[in-house]
Amino acid sequence: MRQTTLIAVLTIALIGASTACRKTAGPADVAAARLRCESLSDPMGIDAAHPRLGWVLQPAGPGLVGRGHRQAAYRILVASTPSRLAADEGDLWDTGRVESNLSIGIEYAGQPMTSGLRAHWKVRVWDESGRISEWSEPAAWSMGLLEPGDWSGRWIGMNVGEPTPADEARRLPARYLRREISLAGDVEQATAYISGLGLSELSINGRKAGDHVLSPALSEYDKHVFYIAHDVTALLQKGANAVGVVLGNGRFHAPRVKDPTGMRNYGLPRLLLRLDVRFKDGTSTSLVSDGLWKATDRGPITADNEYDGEEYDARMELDGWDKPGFDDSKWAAADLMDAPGGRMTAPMIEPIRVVETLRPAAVTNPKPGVFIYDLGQNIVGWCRLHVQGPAGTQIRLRHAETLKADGTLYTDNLRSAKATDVYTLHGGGAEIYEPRFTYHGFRFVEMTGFPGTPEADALEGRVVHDDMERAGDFETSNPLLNKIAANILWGTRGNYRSIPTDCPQRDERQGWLGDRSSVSRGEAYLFDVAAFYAKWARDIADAQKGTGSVPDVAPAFWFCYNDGIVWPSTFVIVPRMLLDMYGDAGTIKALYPALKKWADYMAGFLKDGIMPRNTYGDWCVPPETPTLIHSKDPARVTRGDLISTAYYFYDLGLMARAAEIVGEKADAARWRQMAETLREAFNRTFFDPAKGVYDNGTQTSSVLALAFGLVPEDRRAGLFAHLVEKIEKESGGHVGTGLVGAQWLMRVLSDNGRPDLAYAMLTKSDYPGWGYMVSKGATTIWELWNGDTADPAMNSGNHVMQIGDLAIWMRQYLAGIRPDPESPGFGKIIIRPTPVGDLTWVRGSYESVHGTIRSSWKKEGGELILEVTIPPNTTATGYVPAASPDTVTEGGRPLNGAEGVKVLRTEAGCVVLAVESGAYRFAAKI
Ligand code: RAM
Repeated sequence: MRQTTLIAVLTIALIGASTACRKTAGPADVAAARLRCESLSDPMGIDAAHPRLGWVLQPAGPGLVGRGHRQAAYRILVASTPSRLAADEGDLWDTGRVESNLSIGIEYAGQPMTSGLRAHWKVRVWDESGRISEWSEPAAWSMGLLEPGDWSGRWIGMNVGEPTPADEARRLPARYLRREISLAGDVEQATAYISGLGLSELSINGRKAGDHVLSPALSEYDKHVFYIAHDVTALLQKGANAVGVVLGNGRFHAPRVKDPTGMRNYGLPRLLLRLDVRFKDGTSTSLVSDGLWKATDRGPITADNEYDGEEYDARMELDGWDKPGFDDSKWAAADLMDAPGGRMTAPMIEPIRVVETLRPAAVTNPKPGVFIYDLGQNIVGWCRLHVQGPAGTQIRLRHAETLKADGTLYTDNLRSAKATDVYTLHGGGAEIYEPRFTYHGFRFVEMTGFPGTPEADALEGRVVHDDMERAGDFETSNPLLNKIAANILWGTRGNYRSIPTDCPQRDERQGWLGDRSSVSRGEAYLFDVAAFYAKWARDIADAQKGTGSVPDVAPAFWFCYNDGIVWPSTFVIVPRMLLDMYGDAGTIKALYPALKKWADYMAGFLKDGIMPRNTYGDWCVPPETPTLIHSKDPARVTRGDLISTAYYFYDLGLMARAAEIVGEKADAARWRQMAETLREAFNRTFFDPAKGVYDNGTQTSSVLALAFGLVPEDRRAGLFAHLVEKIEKESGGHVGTGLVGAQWLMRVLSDNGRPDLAYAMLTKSDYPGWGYMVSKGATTIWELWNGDTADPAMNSGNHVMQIGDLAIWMRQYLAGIRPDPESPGFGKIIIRPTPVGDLTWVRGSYESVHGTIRSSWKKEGGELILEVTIPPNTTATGYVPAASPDTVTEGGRPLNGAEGVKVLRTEAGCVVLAVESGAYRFAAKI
């Protein structure tokens, strides 16, 4: 026993010695991993001519990140086949050794990328001592169809079923389209390119292609139409083959006929498809959608609507319809349809998938024949039903977020959305059903019509959203805070529908811009949203009018062009978030002309130096009565022009930085000048020098002035003191902002020295606040602070907007993981944890584009212990809460002389360190 310990100690000592004097021979301690192309993992069918490549550096073997590792050089190989890549033959691109520490955003510059080309690639790196790593695991991407002429097929569908003016909803039966193809040879490789609008599923020889659901991504179909590339090699066979496509309505054939905001409708569902087959003998063939396809709308999906649900009659199943030899003589010839008008485009985002399956937590039987399933969690997706019974039995599944007092479903807040799936049994054995062309936001499901008494496992909850990688963990010693963090996570994932939506359950589900202002930055700590938000930024650009006007909702399925500042500001905010969090300047560069057009257009509205355009004010502040949605109390409401002027000021700062990035120096100077004029007008108009507050002094008015740096320096402390008093006295320590103030609130409190107040606010369980929601059983974040009592006309139980900057605050302040603006994308990192309140520990991690960052702290034995991991090829500035360097140790040894660490200064109760890559354990006396 003692001997083993001794050996262990010796080994550790030896390892210590070997890291202290750097190895210069042998393989590198680091290697490239997590290869990404356009921020995606092995994407199929992209259309970037020069895809951007990136990787992270990881320890080459098991174990911790070593100290001070950097990438001195890299070599990328791109090959046309896996075997060429395996033989180190970069026939498409071989960069040779490139002296560079760059590991993200490296533009492919090899042989020209052509339609359908498949590229296989790998990377190796040289470290700071000139040692070379092993090759990374291989990765791949494939190109989509790049030329408009590649789409030689026709749009097809069925030209029947337009609603009558009396109809409220569009509930077409799904279209089934099929075509057979005989293949003379053995298939080497086959790719299907498909755009089935609004939603579609492709199957070949009875098997579904891929695992995407709710596909393709949403767009304004007259601007861009997204298509998906599937590798279908394994589905095809020599001889007879059948290709089948089911078409649903989605948002193309819009869910509502009449709608207060004028819901955009694009027409009847339609399909464009091309299937490319290459044979082993080198020859090839293709199949395209055209008038030779057959079609029917008399299949089992008898109606589908995203808001209302799907109806499926299993007795109408078309056995073998997507297999060869099916008798389609009674089917019609497919109708040729008009092209939707938009450019055929690769979506360049991860697909939506079923990502998790939940078992019910409880089943109740509040009335005869009515069974209520409780999933224990408000989710987004649908149910999988397991049933056996007589043919024609009809089971109805209604979905809701909450229950009434009598235990039955509460659906008032869904407004007109029926959220009901109806399944009619085929009979004759076990049946499994799950819908495809609808989705619901729900925790509770009411099942009626079940033959007999259903078991708990008759239903499962299927969680459905954009399948993005999780971006890290966060946990603390406070269970309420953890629950709030979990609610944020569930709420966020429930509002990904190839666009960020406001809500998933009622008759809305739109991409409201204002909801994602700072919230989008917080999401980056939850999921890898790099590609997702780049896509949405392009969606917003698509929605921009020729005048420069940007709507409040994008894609503009709802027609909300109000020319307020705040919601459209997200158009400028998101590209900057992508730069800061992912080091991706591509969106700023691509969209700069559009951003500029909007900022200039809005400048035309300035009046007396003030931006008067405001539509929603500080949306959803805590109101004065329990049932109210919007406060009418002048003391709670922040002036619209104050908010707008503050936001425009902030936007102009972002525009100036964007202009610098694209090299438009004159623009940058102009934006900065405008911002200064605005600051002056803002203070002249809204600041009350006697009281030292802005206008009526709401929480939001103070928060914005502090967050954006609008308040004169000598008035800052006074204004902050006012904000604190407002929160502590008037609001009893509670949040008093709506969507707008909440985007900045927690950070303003912390940055001005009161993280304790932010923490106290967050951990309150009484009204209003996030903790209050938890105390009322919320498993997501509500739209309204009074979501348990408010009028159901606008009261979603699953909204992200009131998350505000909470997700940011948890990671950047409590755990303390922040990007350093000096090197966007966490090339440089700031580690600045905030031990606060009664927290005894916080554990945080973040999967940055440069690798895994960790920052965890705990209070133990009179010490604060801070464990930090800085990934290879990055550096950090670390803030260790301590009075002086002498009171801090690293790895049990004095800080001075610790490898990879340099003491810079002591500042605001912290010892500030320059930290190289590596895993560290700092301990400071408390
Ligand atoms: C509601 C939405 C959204 C908000 C707009 C102004 O309908 O749910 O969250 O941004 O209004």
